[in-house]
Formats: sequence, structure tokens, C-alpha cells
Amino acid sequence: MSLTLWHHCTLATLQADAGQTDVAQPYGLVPDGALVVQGATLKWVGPLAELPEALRAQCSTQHDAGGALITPGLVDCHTHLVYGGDRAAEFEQRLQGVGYEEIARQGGGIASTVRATRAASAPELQASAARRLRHLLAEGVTTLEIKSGYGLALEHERKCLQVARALGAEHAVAVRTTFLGAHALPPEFAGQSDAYMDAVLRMLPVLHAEGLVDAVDAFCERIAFSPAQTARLFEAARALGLPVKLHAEQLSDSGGAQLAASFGALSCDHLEWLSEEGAAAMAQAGSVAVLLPGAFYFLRETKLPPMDMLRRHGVPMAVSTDCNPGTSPCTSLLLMLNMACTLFRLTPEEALAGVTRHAAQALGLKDRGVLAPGMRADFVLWDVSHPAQLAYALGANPLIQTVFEGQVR
Ligand code: DI6
Ligand code: FE
Repeated sequence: MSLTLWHHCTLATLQADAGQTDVAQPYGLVPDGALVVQGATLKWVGPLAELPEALRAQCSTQHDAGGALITPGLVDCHTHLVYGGDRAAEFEQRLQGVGYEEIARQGGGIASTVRATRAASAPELQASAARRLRHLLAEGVTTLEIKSGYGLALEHERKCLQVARALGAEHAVAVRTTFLGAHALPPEFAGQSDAYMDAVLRMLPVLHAEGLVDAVDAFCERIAFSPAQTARLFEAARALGLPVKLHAEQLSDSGGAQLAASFGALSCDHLEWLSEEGAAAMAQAGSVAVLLPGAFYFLRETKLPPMDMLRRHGVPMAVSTDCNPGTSPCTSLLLMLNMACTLFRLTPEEALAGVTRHAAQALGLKDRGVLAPGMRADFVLWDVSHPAQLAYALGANPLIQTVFEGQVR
């Protein structure tokens, strides 16, 4: 198979042990670097001066990157991209002082998006989600997770997951689907959350058998599902061999992180109210902390996730858009890089690892998120001279080109 060389670039490999010396370079920076691509895979990564002559001779195509910075393709590991309608009216209400939980209790919030999602056809849902997806792609996203959770009945959860799969088939992006049937209580089950969990447990194997589920998630919160109910769902996921993740400790500490960790969760997400025990359990289980500064900002929260505690326990941190109509109507992962730094005090290096290496880990994907031989050839050329500039600028999009599975997108 023919090889392609990319040269005249600085690499941010995001590998902790990259560089020419034994000393780890920040961002895994490789000045004057080169990439050799074979098909959809990276074959060689390093300083151009160290590229073996024999390998270079096999490169039938060469791309001069014009001095660009090259990072791994970005991974958005937590989105609710597929939904009907919007919640701008609720935004106005909240600006007048009505709380998010109060709106949810009044039948607005997630429930209003459920009504709009059920009313929408699959092509309508796909068209609206594709508009959002195009924004993410324009900023270099090459893998994203899409959750269901606004259908809350078998046919509608299926419709949303099928739309998610179709988005992946029709765009040059890898889509991982997550079944979030336990997102909220649908109106027909009002006051019967255990009975609704029974229904969720009936949906899961059906959707899984249809090849629509890569992972299972729940919203463990006082306005959603209890730890005991969440545990029933996780048992069912485990029986099917499906990995789990959890919306945990977003609005209160319900011990969701410990529960998720006890099931070996890929990630626990939000975590503003995470306890020390929760952080320790996550570290033990190898669960990633997915931080969602868009939701924190949009709800004007004041309780920060405990970044220092996460660092102390060695919990890897990812950063994601949480793209959803209610708490983070955000389609810019670059803006999340900035907010992760300004609001959550991540370093730009932590933030960039959060949308590459650690985001891939949060999806259980070992073949992406860093530039290294054997990894997928998903990478982005940026018109910046240093990776910190990706987190620094607000509203800029310095993307030059995205390469997905070895092909310019
Ligand atoms: N937490 C969130 O922030 C979103 N879902 C969740 O479990 C909000 C979803 C919405 O308000 O529509
Ligand atoms: Fe979410």
C-alpha cells in the first residue's frame, strides 16, 4: 500500500513520552515533525530528521503542511446531538430567574424536548442534527459520541439512535452511540420511576440486538434516577457486555460516581458535586472525569468541579460540549477548550488532552486521541504556532484542514 508523508509541521502528539529526549515535552510537541500515513493508519510519527530514508522513499505522496501545527483529530465524548425543537423560550424564563430544576418540575426542560423529539420524523431529526454536526466538524472533530435520551420510548429511542448511526455513515466522522433511555421520566410514567426503569430495561436488549448501542448512560440525580435505579440499569448493561458511563453529581452529590466506578464506568460526567470518595473510586476504576464547562456556564453554576481533587487522585480529565438544547446548546469544542481553562482552571495542555487523548479514553477507544504509530490517521492542521493558542482565542477557528482515516476531509 502506498504511503503518504506530511511534513513541514509542528506536531502536538499529546503523548506524554514524545519528543527526542527522555524528558517529556509539553503537549508531546515535536518541532519540524513528520507523519507517514498508510491507508487509514499512522505508520510513523516523529522529527523529520529522524525519518528513515527507506521509509521516505516509499512515500509516493507528500504534503507540505506549510508550517501548520498538527494535533490528533478532536474527540467530542459527550453530546446529545439528536433532538427536536429548541429551548430558547426556556432560556428567556431562566434569565428572568426561574431555576432549571423548577422548570423541569413544571413539565418543561427535558420533557419539552421529548415532546418535540417524538413529534419529529427521522429525516427532520437528522437534518437538524447534521446542522449542528457541521459546526463540530468545521472545528476538527473526527470522533463524537451521540446519546439518545429525548425519545424515552422504544420507537423514539430507536429513531434517535438510528439517526445517530446515519449521521456517522453520511459524514466523515466516527460516531459512538450511547443509550440514555434513563435520562428523564416521560409523562406517561409520571410518578412511576421504577416502572419506567422496567421499561428502559426492556428497551436496552432490543436496541442492543439491533446494533444501535455502544454504551449505556443514565442521569443519576434527584430530578432523574436514584443510585438504586441506576444500578439496575448497569447490571443489565453488564449482562450484555456493554460499557457504562454516568451523568453524576451535576446538581447534587448522590454517590453516582462511586456507583459508576463499581461497574468499571468508562467515565463519570459533570461532577461539580463530586466527593473525595467518588474521586478515589474513579481513580481505582480508571474512569475518566468528563468536564462540561458549557453546561456550567449556561446554567450559571457557581460550584466548580473539584479539579485539584481529580488531579490529586490521578483521574484523567476530558472536556466535551455536552451539546444539548437545555443546558449547553454548544457546537464549539474550541470554545470548550477556552472555558475549561478560564472557568475550570485547567491548563491549556490539560484541556487539549481533554478533547483528544482523555476523550478517546472516555469512549473506551484505544486507537485514537494521540499521534503515534498504529493509531488512526485522524488529525488536524491548524494555523497556529503553539497549541495553547487553540485554547486562548475566543470565537476564532484556525482550522486549515482535517484528515479523517488518512483522507483529507
Ligand atoms: N444533564 C444535562 O446537563 C443534560 N442532560 C443531563 O442529564 C440536560 C438535558 C436538557 O436539559 O435537555
Ligand atoms: Fe449530558
